[in-house]
Amino acid sequence: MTQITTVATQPIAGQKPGTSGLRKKTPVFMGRHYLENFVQSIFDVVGAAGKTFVLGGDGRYFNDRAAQVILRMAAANGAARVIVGQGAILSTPAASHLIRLNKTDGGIIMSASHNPGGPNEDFGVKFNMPNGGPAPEGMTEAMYKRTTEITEYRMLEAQDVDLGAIGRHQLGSMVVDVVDPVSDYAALMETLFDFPAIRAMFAGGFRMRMDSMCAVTGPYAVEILENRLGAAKGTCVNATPLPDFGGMHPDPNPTWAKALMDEMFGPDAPDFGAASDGDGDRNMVVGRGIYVSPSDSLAVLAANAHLAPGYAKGLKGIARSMPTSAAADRVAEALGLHHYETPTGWKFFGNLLDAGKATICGEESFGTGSDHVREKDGLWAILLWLNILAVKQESVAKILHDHFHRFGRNYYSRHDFEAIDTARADAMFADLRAALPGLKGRDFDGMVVTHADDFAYTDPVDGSVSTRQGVRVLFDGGSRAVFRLSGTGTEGATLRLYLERFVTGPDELSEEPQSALAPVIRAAHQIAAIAEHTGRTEPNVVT
Ligand code: VG1
Ligand code: CO
Repeated sequence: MTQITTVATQPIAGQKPGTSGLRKKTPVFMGRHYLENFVQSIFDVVGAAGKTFVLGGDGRYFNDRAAQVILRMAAANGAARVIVGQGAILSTPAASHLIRLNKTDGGIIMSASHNPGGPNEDFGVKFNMPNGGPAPEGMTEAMYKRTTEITEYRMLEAQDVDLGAIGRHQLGSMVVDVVDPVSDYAALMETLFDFPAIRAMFAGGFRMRMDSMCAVTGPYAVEILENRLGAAKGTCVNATPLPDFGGMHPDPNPTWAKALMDEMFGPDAPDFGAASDGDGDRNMVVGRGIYVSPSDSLAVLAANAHLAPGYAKGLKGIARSMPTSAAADRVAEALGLHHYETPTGWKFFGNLLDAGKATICGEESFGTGSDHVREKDGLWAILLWLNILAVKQESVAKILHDHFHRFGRNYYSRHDFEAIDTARADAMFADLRAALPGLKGRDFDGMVVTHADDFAYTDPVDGSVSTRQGVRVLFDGGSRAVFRLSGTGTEGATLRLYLERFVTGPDELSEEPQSALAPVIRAAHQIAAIAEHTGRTEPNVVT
């Protein structure tokens, strides 16, 4: 027996979605009415009656319970059908693909991405549109507004659906199709990349380490890299998704993927290393003894994408988020392509991809992707690298070295100051914004400011305007410092300081990035008075 009930509720403060969906501490999400209020607000805004949605998540703690709640609410709100990854598992890019492949009305992804998972860590929910991409700002604002007004939600009283069993299930009058989370995604990858060439490279002794950080890409990586491409068994490590990610912080960067870094810089390093994040949309790539910064990775992928069958006809354009280095712009200019600079967050790439203005997009935060889905895609980037390596038959180090000689080098680093007191962070930004008009022409120990503003973006497709997207300070000679507050953190505020310096001289190309950037770092600290405002002189994560 199933029965729809209407549950009285009241708004719960603070359900404001950030850079990508709503993220909170797990106990908050598990609190009375919290998840339900947000999910009902989504359905109230997008409408559920007669619609088909995709549902899945990164497998973190509460993923399985939340999936059952969302299914019952979808049924109670009149949805016709929900396609769910087996075990309620779907990587973010795989969910994006399923939304598009099945021409659905969108999807709900349960993830807090790179934030740690567990009973006292983070949980998250985001809605993706029928194009497969994150809901744009107008939609997330409408959902937020709804959470401030909500008085009731609808819930079907029913037994759990067996999400372990692939096949068709019934929930009230709604159909639930449980699908293999990997197969459609893997098939898409086979259409884009030269699998035979990569297989031949592995057969020839090429060695790789893939670290899934106990998060969602494990099953995808094992199936694609080991089963389909013939990488040696054991290439993929931490390949079983765990509710607490095995205690790991599934953020693929040199700090959190330290074991991978140590191996790649160690005595018996494999040829290629990669890691991905909680929900599988981020990637880090490392060569033997050489780290590839995400901004450089984007530029190298864009410059060489034509070597993969899916991009053999060339690119339509290249887009990067504002804080990402200009390395990709140099490639676009050399190839005669349009390039775009968007605010942080993948949702801003959606219109450019839909309109055919860009083919490849990237963010400095270890996110790269293309028009094959509408999310960034960790394994996609790793496979494109493998495809390029297989065709060029060169090492990662050689490819990077040649790239810098051809295009110049944008030294780049991001410094994160986490868990700052929110009021102090806000005060720092208020002062910084107030100082902007007077910065031009000022000299900070030899670093002369040529331009300073608060980044605003007008979408070239729909004309929507997004303001206050980060403070940028440009210096003479092409250096830059960008200041932003994170929109994905769940504890206090996080200051992100993005640093860049451009060089072309052959003798300047192989410095250590932190020392190459030292003058920019000093100037940035002076300009924003970081220590005075936050009490911090050093960042706690450097990427
Ligand atoms: C961070 C990154 C941003 C990325 C976002 C979501 O946002 O800086 O580039 O799009 O995370 O990525 P913020 O607001 O904390 O700087 V994912 O993989 O966490 O969904
Ligand atoms: Co992610």
